[in-house]
Amino acid sequence: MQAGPRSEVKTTCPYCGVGCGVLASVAPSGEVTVRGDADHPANFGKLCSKGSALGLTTGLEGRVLTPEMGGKPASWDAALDLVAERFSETIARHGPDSVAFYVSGQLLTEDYYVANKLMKGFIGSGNIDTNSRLCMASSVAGHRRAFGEDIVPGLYEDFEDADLVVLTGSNLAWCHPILYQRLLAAREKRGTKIVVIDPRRTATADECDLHLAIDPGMDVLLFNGLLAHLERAGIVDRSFVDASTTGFAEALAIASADGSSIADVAQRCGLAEADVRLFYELFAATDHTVTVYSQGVNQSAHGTDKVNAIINCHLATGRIGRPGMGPFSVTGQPNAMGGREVGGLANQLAAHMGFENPVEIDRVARFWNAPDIARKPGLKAVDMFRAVGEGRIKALWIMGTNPAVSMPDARRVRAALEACDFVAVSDVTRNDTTRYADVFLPAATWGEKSGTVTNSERRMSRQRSFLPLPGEARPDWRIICDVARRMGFDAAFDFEGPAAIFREHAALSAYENHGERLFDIGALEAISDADYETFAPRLWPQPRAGEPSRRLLGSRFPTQDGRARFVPVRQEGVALNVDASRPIALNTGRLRDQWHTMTRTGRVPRLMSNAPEPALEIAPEDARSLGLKDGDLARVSSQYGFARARVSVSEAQKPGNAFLPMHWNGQFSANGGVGPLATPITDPFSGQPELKHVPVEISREAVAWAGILITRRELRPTGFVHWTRRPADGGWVYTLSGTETPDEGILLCRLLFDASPRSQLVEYTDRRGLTYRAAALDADGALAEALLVAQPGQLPPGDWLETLLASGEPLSSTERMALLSGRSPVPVASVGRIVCSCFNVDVNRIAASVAGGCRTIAAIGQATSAGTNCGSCRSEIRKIIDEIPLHAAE
Ligand SMILES: Nc1nc2c(c(=O)[nH]1)N[C@H]1C(S)=C(S)[C@@H](COP(=O)(O)OP(=O)(O)OC[C@H]3O[C@@H](n4cnc5c(=O)[nH]c(N)nc54)[C@H](O)[C@@H]3O)O[C@H]1N2
Ligand SMILES: Nc1nc2c(c(=O)[nH]1)N[C@H]1C(S)=C(S)[C@@H](COP(=O)(O)OP(=O)(O)OC[C@H]3O[C@@H](n4cnc5c(=O)[nH]c(N)nc54)[C@H](O)[C@@H]3O)O[C@H]1N2
Ligand code: SF4
Ligand SMILES: [Mo]
Repeated sequence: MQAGPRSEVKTTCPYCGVGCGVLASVAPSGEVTVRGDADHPANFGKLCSKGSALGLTTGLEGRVLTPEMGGKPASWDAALDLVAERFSETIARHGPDSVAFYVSGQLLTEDYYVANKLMKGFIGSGNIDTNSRLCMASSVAGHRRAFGEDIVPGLYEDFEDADLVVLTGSNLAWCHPILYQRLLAAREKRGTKIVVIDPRRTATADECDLHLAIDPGMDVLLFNGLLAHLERAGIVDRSFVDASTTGFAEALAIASADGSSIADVAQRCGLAEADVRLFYELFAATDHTVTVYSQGVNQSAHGTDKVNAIINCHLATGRIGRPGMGPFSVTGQPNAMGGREVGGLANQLAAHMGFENPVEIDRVARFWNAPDIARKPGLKAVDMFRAVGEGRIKALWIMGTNPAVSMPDARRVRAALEACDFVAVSDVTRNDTTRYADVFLPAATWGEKSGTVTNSERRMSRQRSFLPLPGEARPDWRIICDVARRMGFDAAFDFEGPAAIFREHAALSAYENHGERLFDIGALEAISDADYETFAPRLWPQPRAGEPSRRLLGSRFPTQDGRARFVPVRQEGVALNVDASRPIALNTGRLRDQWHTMTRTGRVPRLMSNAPEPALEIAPEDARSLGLKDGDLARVSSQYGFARARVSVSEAQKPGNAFLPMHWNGQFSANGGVGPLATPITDPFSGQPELKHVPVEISREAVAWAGILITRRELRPTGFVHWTRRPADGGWVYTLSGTETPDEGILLCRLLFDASPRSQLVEYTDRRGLTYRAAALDADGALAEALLVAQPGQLPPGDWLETLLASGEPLSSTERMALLSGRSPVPVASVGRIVCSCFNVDVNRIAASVAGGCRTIAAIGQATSAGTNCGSCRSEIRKIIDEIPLHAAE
């Protein structure tokens, strides 16, 4: 363990692909504190709201710390034996393609390396795929088509050296907050122009110079039109195109036919002609341009074409591989990039080698001494789960991902898991997927495990453990190697630890590599255990000889002829069209303070309070025509399934489009998850599903009663049309509602209420049976639980009761009297929605400061600290300032 001053351990944030350096320390009490690592070149000491709250997520609540078989505790030996036995047996009877691994960008490179080696090298099947299929697969495929290898050419500093940054399908302000703050800081100095292309007006769009609210799925046309414009404007870099590329003429011909005039492009993309012209002229005029793309591009039935349409414009202008310019795919997960390096995707082999070339297959087989190596690609995620459902895959091992929630057509995925003969799950906690596990393998998680991750700019950093392994939890690499040895592959999996695995990974990257593969970290193949321990963040490549290049793809490309390829692409329609029965296009994505299926962030009260419930954002026009208003409960259904969420009418939505966050699931709501709605239609090249677009019908649920339960207990309510839960200081808050009659609703809620003998129980029912209130106090007279049920819109706010729960103090007699009204006996400053989660500052405090005269973000920052850490809430603060008229401050 590397000890710095104050015994801080240098590690890396386990959330997004920015890959920020974190200094973690553990107090004798066990309390974990984190701060940004000023020496880390990704974040130079800053952390966003999620990173800053990491210390609150290392507790053991909710963890599963013993192996389980059939839901019952088991020994490691028994659990590992069973996994090895069932996999070996299935392979012996049905062949290697009857088994599969579904893994994750949450795994460290070393975990990922051995998982891939076991499946492809020794089981001899390509059937290992990863949640990166839902995330980065289109970028990988687009990079391989254009460059010959999956390469992100640029560095974060290019965001700072650019004069124009185009963000397409990326909500960088929320999803890569620290990188976004670097961009904004650079803009202060050099006046960088920012263009955002996104159907929604996101927090990122709030701060930009030009927002193109493109119709969903139309990015190919917009960039084809741009390519045609660059030619017309005489901006094409002929010498670069001639010397370093092929296929320009054909790509241009198709692009010009597709996007024949700016007026036509604008009309078909649902944009104003003047805006499209402005974007094209800005792009044409600005040499230092970086185009950033993420899930609005990747998660599409034409995601690979979108990637290539973007890259074509950069190749045409020669704006690649040089400071301040280039196409830049930002990665999502902490180790999305590391997974790509080791070949975690079913259609890749290892170390950026693939199945297309038999020489590469033989090379990897020789290196691994694995004569039975897979010789063809395996099934990609959507096809893999289809094969599970059809019984072609009979044994499945899921590691570090929650497909029952995050896969499209999740109902089918759940049915497939239910039907599968044998499912093993390695996870750290129970989630919607673990209920299907025949064997649960308790993995170590962030803070407990060690290894490397690679961020969006190809920078490898160490995650280091600073906590002991809790209970019987083990790191993933070890679990995988233990199973491999039990399957008879002893020699190939005899690793002492992550450093040994890393050395082998580095050696494979350099094996028979004379510069053909840019992914080469051969310089690290003999790294000592001590140097691995102190390993400082560094970029790849790191070849054995020669100076490593920092930026890649300046002139030579890793194709056979050394040239980049223009890929001719044509705009296609979205996979499924809206129609009269399903008139709204549903888009899904991320919220600022949540991480994926909420297994970590969903336990931190302050991260839950900015958006406590799943909310369906919908344009005012659509809300009107559908008869919906703010706070209504909506039922959203696609041809695959349905979800329920609160309506939030929002000007940020384009008419005809709605948005649901991807995070909610069965642990946090009744039916708040988007997985059952999403379509399993995939991009033909990458196999990535179209997660950003599905036609839906939206209707209002006839809610007849609403309830709120505030309690110390963690529950999973059942039998409710709608429930959600969130953690609060001292317990949990449940919202409940239903379409039954109010008295039936009250009955249902009372079943949830803890009726066990208490020192005091107070209860109130109104005569008409429409309202019910109850509170239970513990032996000391402190509030243990409170339930309020009323007609929709009639519930008193729960803040005061939440404050009582958090205080844990015995109630005064006036407070006890007031319990039955649910309202505080004395006026208390009500705590509103949290705006700044880094410093826990709510909307009311900010509004009060504005009213008190703070009219700038900086002044609010001085008065309340809000917005002074990660800055992700600054656009929200600006909105609050704008909404409060000036005279209020006088
Ligand atoms: N807070 C937070 N940050 C995260 C994560 C998280 O869970 N929470 N997850 C991480 C992961 S794994 C990932 S992959 C990244 C994702 O990071 P992003 O890709 O930035 O996030 P998303 O919200 O999925 O989608 C981005 C935007 O694409 C837009 N979009 C939808 N359809 C289209 C279209 O047709 N064209 C265009 N141009 N845009 C479209 C959406 O409206 C959305 O605003 O975030 C990472 N960072
Ligand atoms: N509709 C819709 N669906 C989407 C998306 C979308 O935008 N819209 N986005 C897609 C994208 S980009 C992504 S990346 C996926 C994410 O979806 P998932 O991968 O399903 O989401 P996570 O919640 O990150 O799941 C990670 C799991 O790993 C566990 N875990 C954490 N650390 C460790 C560890 O060290 N070892 C092990 N073994 N387990 C660990 C956690 O407890 C958790 O259960 O969702 C995809 N699905
Ligand atoms: S931007 Fe935030 S979530 Fe992403 S790595 Fe940095 S601290 Fe973690
Ligand atoms: Mo992702």
